[in-house]
Amino acid sequence: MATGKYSRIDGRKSTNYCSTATIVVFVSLCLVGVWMLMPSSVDPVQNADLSSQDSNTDLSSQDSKTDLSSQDSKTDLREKVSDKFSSQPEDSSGGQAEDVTKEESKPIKSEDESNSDVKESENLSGKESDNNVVETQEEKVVEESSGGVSNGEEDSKEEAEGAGDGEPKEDNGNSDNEESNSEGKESNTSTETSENAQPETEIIKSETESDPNEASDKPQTEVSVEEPKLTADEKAHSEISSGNQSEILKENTTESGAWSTQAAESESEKKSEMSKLPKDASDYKWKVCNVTAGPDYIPCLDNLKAIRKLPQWDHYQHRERHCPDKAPTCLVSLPEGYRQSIKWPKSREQIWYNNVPHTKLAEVKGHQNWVKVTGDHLTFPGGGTQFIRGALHYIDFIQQSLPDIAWGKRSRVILDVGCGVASLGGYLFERDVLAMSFAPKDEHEAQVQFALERGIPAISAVMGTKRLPFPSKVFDVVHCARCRVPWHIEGGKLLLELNRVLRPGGYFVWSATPVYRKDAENAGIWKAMSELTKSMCWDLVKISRDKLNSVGAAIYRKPITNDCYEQRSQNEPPLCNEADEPDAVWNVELQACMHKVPENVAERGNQWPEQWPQRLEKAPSWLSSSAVGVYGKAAPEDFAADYEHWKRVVSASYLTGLGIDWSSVRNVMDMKAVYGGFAAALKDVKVWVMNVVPITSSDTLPIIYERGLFGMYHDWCESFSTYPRTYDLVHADHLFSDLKKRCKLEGVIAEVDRILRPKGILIVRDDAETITEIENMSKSLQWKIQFTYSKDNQGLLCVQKSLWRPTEVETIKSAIA
Ligand SMILES: *C1O[C@H](CO)[C@@H](O)[C@H](O)[C@H]1NC(C)=O
Ligand SMILES: *[C@@H]1O[C@H](CO)[C@@H](O)[C@H](O)[C@H]1NC(C)=O
Ligand SMILES: *[C@@H]1O[C@H](CO)[C@@H](O)[C@H](O)[C@H]1NC(C)=O
Ligand SMILES: *[C@@H]1O[C@H](CO)[C@@H](O)[C@H](O)[C@H]1NC(C)=O
Ligand SMILES: *[C@@H]1O[C@H](CO)[C@@H](O)[C@H](O)[C@H]1NC(C)=O
Ligand SMILES: *[C@@H]1O[C@H](CO)[C@@H](O)[C@H](O)[C@H]1NC(C)=O
Repeated sequence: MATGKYSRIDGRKSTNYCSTATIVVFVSLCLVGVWMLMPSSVDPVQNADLSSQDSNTDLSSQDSKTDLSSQDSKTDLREKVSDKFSSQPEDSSGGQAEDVTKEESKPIKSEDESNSDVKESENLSGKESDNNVVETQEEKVVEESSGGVSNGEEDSKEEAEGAGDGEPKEDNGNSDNEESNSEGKESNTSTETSENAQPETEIIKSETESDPNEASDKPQTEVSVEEPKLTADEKAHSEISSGNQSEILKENTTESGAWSTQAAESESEKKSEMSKLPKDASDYKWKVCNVTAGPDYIPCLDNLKAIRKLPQWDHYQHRERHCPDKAPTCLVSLPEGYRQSIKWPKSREQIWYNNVPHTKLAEVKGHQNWVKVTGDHLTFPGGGTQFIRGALHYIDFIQQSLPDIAWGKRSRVILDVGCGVASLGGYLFERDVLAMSFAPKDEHEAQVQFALERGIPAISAVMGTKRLPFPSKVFDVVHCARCRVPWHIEGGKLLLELNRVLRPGGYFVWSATPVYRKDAENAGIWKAMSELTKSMCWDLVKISRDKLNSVGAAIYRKPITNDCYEQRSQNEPPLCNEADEPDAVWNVELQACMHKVPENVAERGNQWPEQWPQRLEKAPSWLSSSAVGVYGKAAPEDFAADYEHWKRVVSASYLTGLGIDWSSVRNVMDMKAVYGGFAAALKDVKVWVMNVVPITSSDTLPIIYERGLFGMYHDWCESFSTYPRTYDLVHADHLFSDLKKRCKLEGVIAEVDRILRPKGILIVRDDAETITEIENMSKSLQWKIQFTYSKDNQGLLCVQKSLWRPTEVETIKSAIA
């Protein structure tokens, strides 16, 4: 997408750093410079360098853009291969797709199947209005690039061809053998995967027994360091449920085609890197990362080498993801004086200073009632710039202004843009609302890190040049407090991105100075914003003032029909090209256009979901029963079976059988969520679950949102956009076996180690070989093996991370300032 001319606006001394930071355009260069210096937790000199770099690049930010885009397209190439659903099936990628195809949890693919893929997908697209359900993020991106991107068809074709020509060669050459091997193995696995649940229940049974009785039954028990006890009831329960579960998780080999995940890059050169040799614990040599970011290292956001090469920073490109070519395999260091995080809900008010040793934010924001240093703690009085009298009051104020918002009923999943320390999200829990908050990894001292340390969901993300990692039409409300984001510039490009992710009929709550201040600047912005929102057919439903907090909010509503779009005298902002896939987001450029709202009742987004909590339980009405689910049944049944399965697994095993202290679990990640069943089963536990749908998996993320849960897309061969030590429990169901075909497991496990808090838990379910491999690695990492079991080539592993760090050091050059 051509970035066009960007009018840069000087950001004056904007008081709200958070939202301001969301967009560089609005930030004066000198502020950027200052910020760069502020967080100099590590090395001021380096930062200074960077900032001078900043101004250089910025000043010369003309059109060296080419570099950037070529870089982009390179990355894209890796992602783009398949085009199953694309409007113009290309032979080249089609052929490749066959090589690469993968199935959700159980990859079984033959060439025949990819044919059937095509057939199936045609069927689906005909039958089901929203065939997104079955597409993977990668596929969408391909589609996107072949149709929607305004770079023009030529470019994208080139890319596609490039992918077709270049990539598969390596595939074919290097990996044929492996491929067929693994296929054989997998097809076997797949039948067994099905049994997936069974092992796990049995696992509990036998392992728990701590041998005496059942030892003889155990086909191949692994060393189990710690054996959790189960009550007889629980065991019985497990036993009973085991039979059924085997069915539930059975993946239908035939149908896996329908859900094909033709990962483009998957079999590329990475594959050749992988050594197939089994390793035992002593074969792993872990080292600590020597990086400028120190204990706060986020590989894809701290790739300083890549950042230095960026031709422009004017759209916050330097805060976007730039992943190192190879995922680092080193371990992130621990901050000095690190202590186990304070438990929720106390953590909402108070965290250990040493865990997030940044004082700058407290200094800057202290007077705004955000955060204060008190002894060993940082405390959060519960305010924020916009709600100095408390977030709860503000939340109620919104609802009083517009009762239809109905927190926790109609409005369940919201997006909080430029979230500060995410106090809003923290208090919305009390109203049964899940808030996905995001902010850039910025100069303001890691606001997202504070949020996560407090036990409040947040990710590092920026509204820069790329789409946000969420599907379209999923958020019930989008909120932006004290936004100094210049929504109105550049044709409203950024606001149009919010429009993309907002559900038709959903609300945009904008509480910013232009709403209630009348000085010239604010009045000007208000006027521009009014014009823009009007042209976007957003209905201004309410403006109201919160006298107590002395702020005001404007609430807009996205239309539920296309009438207004069609009646506009000018197509401006334009409706998106028909070929633009609204759910294709992975490395996809922002598009300054609007997608039509679905007019067919059977399409996702046409009807508002049921109220929370009913929406959690039921398969969405648009989930067509003619579509085939991940496990081979009709999608709605598949959904129900998945839910039942996870309810059983969670209650019979995870909550009681694995020796996990759930009172210290708050931030949970499902690394490979399908329908969100795992998260749904944890509904009554005081945790929140980030549901990650890998880009090579069937795209079921809209289903997860529809049931009132949230999540995002991600490629686990890269680092996740979160700070180190931010999750208490990470769950990986048949992820690693899949992943290790695309990238080194060491890198993935190093990433898990990075994400996990010390004493955090990793639960893995996978084939026995992978389980052994992970177990070996866990031992080498000095993790405590809490539980391990495998049977019939399926296994379950539960380990606890320790405080151990290696003594050797590895310098990551790309992350050295
Ligand atoms: C898969 O494994 C089962 C036993 O676990 C065996 O009976 C079957 O023949 C195997 N299938 C293939 C295709 O290897
Ligand atoms: C595709 O649809 C046609 C007719 O709608 C049907 O006969 C065929 O069985 C379908 N194919 C699949 C794979 O579902
Ligand atoms: C599954 O469970 C139900 C009741 O819980 C039982 O009626 C049914 O027979 C079971 N099916 C299998 C295959 O075990
Ligand atoms: C897989 O799906 C097809 C078509 O839906 C069905 O005929 C077949 O019985 C299924 N196989 C299994 C093992 O469930
Ligand atoms: C795990 O380690 C053991 C020895 O500790 C070794 O025999 C085995 O091959 C390893 N397995 C894998 C899958 O790496
Ligand atoms: C870390 O990297 C820097 C820069 O390359 C280097 O000067 C320093 O010696 C390294 N530290 C260690 C402990 O290796």
